[in-house]
Amino acid sequence: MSEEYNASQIQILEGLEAVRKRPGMYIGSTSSKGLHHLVYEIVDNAVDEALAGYCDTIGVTINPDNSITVVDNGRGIPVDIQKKAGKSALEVVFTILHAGGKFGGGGYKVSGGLHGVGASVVNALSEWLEVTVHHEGKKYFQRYERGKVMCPVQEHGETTRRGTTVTFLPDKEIFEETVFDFEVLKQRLREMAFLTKGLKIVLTDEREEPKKERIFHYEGGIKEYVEYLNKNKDPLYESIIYCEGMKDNVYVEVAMQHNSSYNENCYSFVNNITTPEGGTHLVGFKNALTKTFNDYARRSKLLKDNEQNLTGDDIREGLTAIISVKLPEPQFEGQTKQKLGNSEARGAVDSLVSERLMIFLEQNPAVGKIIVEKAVMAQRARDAARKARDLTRRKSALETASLPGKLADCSDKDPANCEIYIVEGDSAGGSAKTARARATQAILPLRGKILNVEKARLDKILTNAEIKAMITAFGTGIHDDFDITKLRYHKIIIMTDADVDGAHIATLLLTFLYRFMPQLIEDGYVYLAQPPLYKIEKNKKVWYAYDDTQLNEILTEIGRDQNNKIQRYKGLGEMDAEQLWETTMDPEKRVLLRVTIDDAERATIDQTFNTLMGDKVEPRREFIETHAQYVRNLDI
Ligand code: TSJ
Repeated sequence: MSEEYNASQIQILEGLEAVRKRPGMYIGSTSSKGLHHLVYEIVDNAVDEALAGYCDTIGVTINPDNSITVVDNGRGIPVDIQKKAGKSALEVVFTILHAGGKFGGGGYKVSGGLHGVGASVVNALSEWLEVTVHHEGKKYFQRYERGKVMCPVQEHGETTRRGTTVTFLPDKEIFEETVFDFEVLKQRLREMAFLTKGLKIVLTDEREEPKKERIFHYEGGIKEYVEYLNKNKDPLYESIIYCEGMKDNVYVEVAMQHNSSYNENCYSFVNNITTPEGGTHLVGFKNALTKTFNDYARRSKLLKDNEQNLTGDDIREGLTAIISVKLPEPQFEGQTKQKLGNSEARGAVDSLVSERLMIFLEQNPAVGKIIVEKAVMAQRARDAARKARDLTRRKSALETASLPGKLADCSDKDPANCEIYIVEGDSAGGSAKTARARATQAILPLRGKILNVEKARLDKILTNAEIKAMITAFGTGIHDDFDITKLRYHKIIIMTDADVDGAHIATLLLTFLYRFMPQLIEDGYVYLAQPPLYKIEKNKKVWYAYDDTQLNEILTEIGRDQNNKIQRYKGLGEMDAEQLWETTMDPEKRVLLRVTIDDAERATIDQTFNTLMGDKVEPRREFIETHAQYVRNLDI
């Protein structure tokens, strides 16, 4: 072996060793999020092959041992010896940092995970990884353990297939969590399939019988994505406005449709990665939309000469849109590197959307009229809302003087010590006021179901008594006026009955917070209280159970006896103040669920909220049953 070879070999090991030493630098974290990132990293490589036009099906399987298999029907990773490295290209892909997808010339690497680091990182962080390539009638195989090559690339007999199969087991020495979540993979793979029209992605979970399988395959791509997002709403017109094209080396694809709601849902992507903070592509889209609709509205006399221009917000009221761009070298900016910086993307999206949207409007004047009329209504509501908002602004300037009458405030003035319980119903509110620790716990009772902010215009929302009470109690203001430093309580605890209505009220509250003060959720200030479901009494002793499993555990422990008295709580109102304190409010004993929103799941959660708010009953029940999916138990 040459000295050079040895030297490069050592470098490789150092490269992958660095990944194992500081995994967070490469995959963000070693939590469940980082674990799932491994899968996306591998799948991204197969999606690249699909984007290059050589593969149309990708399989992702969770195996019984929690290893993952990703298979495609593409050309197969090349196995021939690379001159520069002096070894098989296949081995290079898995053992050299940043080597993934860089060879082959011509085509550029289009997708890539959050950090775009490739297969070698996954290899370094796997207890073992095996790859099989089916290429020109032959099978090739290699195995690695914790990034180290276990055998040279071997020929493994004949095949009639083509493609690449990778199986890996995440390393338990590295990851805090090594169990894959079917739902999480499902969401991301569905999104990938929407973003890559024609590509079929099959997700299988073989850990339990019966096996689970989901197939994602959308010939219409993001057009179908918009349809899916609007599925529980009423669209204002039938068509999905769609365009695609290439400009300045940027591939642009946009799909949109308005619905009758008042919210804007524009999701932007770069190389199949979501950009929650937007960037140049989104700016280009918004410019094009505002300019084109104003031009169109004036030209077609839907907007008179003496009327003001429509704003972007007016035109985007009720709009669901997907803006997807693909470009060779994306530059990400901002604190979280989630905002596209390339200026050519702005121009490309702006010019394509302006041109194609005008053509669409001229050919579909009925649709154009509907959208402009909706925007004009929004313009009027905006004026009314400004007046209402000025009112809340003035109130927050006066601060404590205008605290809501129903609020039983706490005496401690240090927000870090303070909690506010938002309680469903006046009677439970009464018990909570009696039960609370007056120094640090404030109580705000709300009457019945609060206003659904998804279904009301801003002016109505801001004059709603319950909403106004929350805004003034929190002290932060809303939207652009939001100021987290003014938050008066570091725990905002939603306390509702442990039944379907209670879950619905909790969701209405979360929707309000999500739309008006999302930072409260992002920064982890929002919690759900967990009242018990059962009270068990035996020989004057009392136990509380928070779910059926716990009830069974308790009954097993104390013996299933006819003298056991089991009470199922139907609501908070059935508990007296002392019980409420003991089971739900005492910081020493209670269980709180902190509400978190995973950035990457934002689009999905929004859809989930909308599902719940929509009028169809089935999706709503399903949502409530899987309620715990987006809340995680952190504070015990
Ligand atoms: F992540 C990975 F590297 F492990 C991986 C790569 C995993 C999976 C499931 C698939 C793939 C992959 C890579 N599928 N297809 C490819 N294609 C290539 O690597 C390839 C093949 C041929 C040529 C060429 O120019 O002839 C170029 C490339 C990039």
